[in-house]
Amino acid sequence: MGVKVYGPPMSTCTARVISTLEEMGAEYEVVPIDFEAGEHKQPPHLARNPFGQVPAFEDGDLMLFESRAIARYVARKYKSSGPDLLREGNLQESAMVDLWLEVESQQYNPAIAPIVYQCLVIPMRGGVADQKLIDANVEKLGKVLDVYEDHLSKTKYLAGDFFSLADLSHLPYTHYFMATPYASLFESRPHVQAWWQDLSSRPAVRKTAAAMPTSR
Ligand code: GS8
Repeated sequence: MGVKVYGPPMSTCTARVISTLEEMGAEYEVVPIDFEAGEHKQPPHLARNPFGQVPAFEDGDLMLFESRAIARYVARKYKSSGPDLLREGNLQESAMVDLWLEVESQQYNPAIAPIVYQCLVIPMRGGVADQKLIDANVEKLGKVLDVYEDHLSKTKYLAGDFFSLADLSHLPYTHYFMATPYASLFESRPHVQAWWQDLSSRPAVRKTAAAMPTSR
């Protein structure tokens, strides 16, 4: 039997899990959670994710939350049917995958997420974006991308010359970021831009992104 992902496919963290399932060619079912109705804060969903967030994941009697942990599980479970996203057969390569997954979660995500939230989510809900917050995070993201630009001038992908979960994990926020007025942060850094072009043209990524509208 296939696995289940609970969450709206357009949500960034849910898309991280879906894109990994797509890369691995896994069979899965998406159980949509009605955010507007606050379904993620109701007891049935709190039993799946005690933080009242999406995604949650079910494989038989195994329940998981935290999108990056779920993505790792998916990469391991389906490793014979898709690309080797974790490189666990090689100590050095797997360490580099871990390192760049940490960079995505600890450096990249904290800078890019508020920009996406302010530029896309708040206006969708009829609110006014906080430009000061955007400016501060654009500066922060620029510094992170300077590190990426230098690094990607030496290797094709983040963990080395092989595509890995570290690259894929950047998909959700980058997809939305490209629809903000700050996409030029990528265009002005040729190696980062080429990396994103490569990543965003993967069939699994395109399929996942097709369910992530950038406007209503
Ligand atoms: C973050 C989950 C999260 O923020 C993960 O799974 O990676 N570190 C966790 N989920 C958001 C949607 S992200 O698109 C969420 O559920 N927000 C609603 C809320 O916090 O109430």
